[in-house]
Amino acid sequence: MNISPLKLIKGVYVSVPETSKKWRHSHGEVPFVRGAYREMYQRKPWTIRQYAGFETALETNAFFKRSLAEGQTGLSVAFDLPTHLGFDSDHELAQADVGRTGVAIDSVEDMLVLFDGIDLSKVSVSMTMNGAVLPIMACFIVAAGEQGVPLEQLTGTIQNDILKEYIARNTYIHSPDFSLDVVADVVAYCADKMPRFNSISISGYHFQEAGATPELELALTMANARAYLTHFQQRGIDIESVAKRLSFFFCVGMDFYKEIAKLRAARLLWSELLEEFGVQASSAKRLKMHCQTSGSSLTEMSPLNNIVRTTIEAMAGVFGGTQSLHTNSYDEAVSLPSDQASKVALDTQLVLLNETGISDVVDPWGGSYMMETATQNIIDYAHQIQQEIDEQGGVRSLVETGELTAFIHQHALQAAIAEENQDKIIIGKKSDLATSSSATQNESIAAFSKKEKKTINAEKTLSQQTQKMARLKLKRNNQSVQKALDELKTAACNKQNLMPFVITAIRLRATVGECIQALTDEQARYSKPETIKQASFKQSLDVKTVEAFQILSDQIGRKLRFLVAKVGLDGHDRGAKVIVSLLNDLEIEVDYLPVFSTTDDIIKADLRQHYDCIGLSVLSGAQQSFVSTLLASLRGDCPLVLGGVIPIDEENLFEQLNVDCVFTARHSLNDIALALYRVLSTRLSDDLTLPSFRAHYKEVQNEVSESI
Ligand code: MLC
Ligand code: 5AD
Repeated sequence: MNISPLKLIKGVYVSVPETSKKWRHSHGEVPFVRGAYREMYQRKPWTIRQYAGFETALETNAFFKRSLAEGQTGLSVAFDLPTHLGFDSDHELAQADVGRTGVAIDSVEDMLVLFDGIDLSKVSVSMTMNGAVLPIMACFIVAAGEQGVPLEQLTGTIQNDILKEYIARNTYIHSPDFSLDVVADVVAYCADKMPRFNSISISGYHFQEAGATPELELALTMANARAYLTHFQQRGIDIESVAKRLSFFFCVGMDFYKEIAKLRAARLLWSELLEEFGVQASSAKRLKMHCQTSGSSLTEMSPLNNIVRTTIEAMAGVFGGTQSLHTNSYDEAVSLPSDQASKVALDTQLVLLNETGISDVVDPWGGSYMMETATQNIIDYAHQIQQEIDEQGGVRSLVETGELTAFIHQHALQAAIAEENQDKIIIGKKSDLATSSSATQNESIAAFSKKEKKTINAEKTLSQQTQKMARLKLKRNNQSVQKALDELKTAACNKQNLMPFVITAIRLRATVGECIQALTDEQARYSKPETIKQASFKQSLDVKTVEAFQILSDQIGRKLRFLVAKVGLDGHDRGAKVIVSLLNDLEIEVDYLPVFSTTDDIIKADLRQHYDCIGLSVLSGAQQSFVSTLLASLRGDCPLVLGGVIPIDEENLFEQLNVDCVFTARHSLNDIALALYRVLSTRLSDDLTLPSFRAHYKEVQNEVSESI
């Protein structure tokens, strides 16, 4: 796919496009461009719904209660990576990640603690869960039942959007075919038994975080929405009866006008799509959305600037008419939110809502020549992308070939090039490795992050979860659990709706991991194809650095060989893939171990290939555990570099451990290339005896150092 991004918010606008005149007065009416409801926030403010979760259910429950007391109006659960991937906390692949990026939920016992003292008939709960959606929905339903809340009263949303997992977020478990049936099971079950519950949150957020422009985010989200509707229809589900509870989730980034236009365009596209599927009721054609400000727009350097960014993004979300909003914390690029940063993020919404008057007017940008043109352009762009997708076989086949992932990655590369060339300026994002002012700046972020950074007590969480599981298995009736799991397996074989079977198993205290394992006995875990696009960074790289790599490779008489690996359960691979493209540009041979690789995979790969350097990418906070394991078993002479979200105050620790370099988002590609060159030339020079080589590499090193 090769459609270029829109440049639509520049220039002079003198009239409203003809096509948009028809929806000028349509707030609260089909096609809802001007807003989902007639009176919008005057009647009901957007829901303040901060996404949160860490360590055990007990800790997260206390956090939820505090947030509600401080003015939050809805809940949103972040689960840890093992839960997302259907591994119980005591599973060997789970150990490093338990409770780190979300709360660990192994069984309904944890879910009961998570909502202890929170009345589920009053507070709506969003659960970001996709891969392990069946057991997590079941835990929620059973916990609510044991709290005395009937199913029909439950309000909230389950993300249940598996397509975007394959495309961008990576917490899928089974194959697309099997998983789409699971999505449909949940949607059909909710329509039948939980009429107030939103059964899917069709998400674009992760596309923008992975590199897509706002308009591409919307176009892909709508293409996925169409794919779901088609699938539901094929499964015999009546679209009219489920449409009202299909909700959406978008990112709001820094492209202010475009983001507002995107949210307006979304509503028209959805209403149009449902019409195409024959939906009659106008209320079902109303697109309802949650928005989250953009994590990837925030910087590790000068973290307080992030408060400004988040405020601007939140304003775009509100101007665009969101129903529910998460505002990110200013320490996002360093760690999970500290208490102070969470409070500022929550208060940002309260200030907007209570102090500014912004929410007094419905669709305040409506009628602006610029905004109407932008809205129309985005609608046209989404149609164009849909046509391309159709011509190439549709979403499902492009998901399976990895083409959509690669298309987004191409945009990520373009963004990286724009930043490198300073065509896109982000204030205070980059720190130059070598300058003294950046050294001082680094010290100040180190001090900041040491003082404020939230630390996760991962060992304690792991040991508490493991003990809790052992107690559960002693207390429950293991025979009935096994019978329920066997019945679940049979139901999966017979393609029955799996929800009632999982609910029975969970009620009997089967664990999340056991339910997923029962399904995995029928349907193996899936791994998706990896296609990494190449964009040339060469124009943006320092010529001397590129030459230096060339010479190094000439001297050793072969191409340099690198391994880039995503280790653990974290699915964020945007950065790792940009690095693969950078290395390719430096004429280095790269092997890439994709998401979910283990330290064992890395060691085995190195035994086969003897890499000149291994790069690890970790964004989950589990880096210390992976690095220690690797250094204990890896060849001593193989350089190891680390990239991802690595708090600057940990860098000394990694230096002591003998990690050769640590890279984060504050480093430019040129910085990274130069630092890698230094690591390699130092290591390889010991093996090289040619005097000409030694002389040359010293010369280049000096020249490169002088040039910065
Ligand atoms: C609202 N209502 C109104 C109204 N505003 N009625 C009349 N006039 C108005 N102005 C009514 C609604 O119709 C509804 O009633 C009720 O009030 C609640 O309003 P809502 O608009 O449905 O709000 P809410 O309950 O908050 O639901 C918002 C939502 C939902 C539909 C977008 O899906 C949601 O909350 N999503 C959150 C998703 C989320 O938090 N995701 C986090 C992802 S983080 P009725 O009767 O119609 O129900 C992530 C990160 C990662 O993914 O990668 O890990
Ligand atoms: N708690 C709070 N916020 C989180 N995010 C991710 N995990 C958590 C969590 N456990 C936020 C970050 C990230 C986005 C996807 O969600 O802002 O960028």
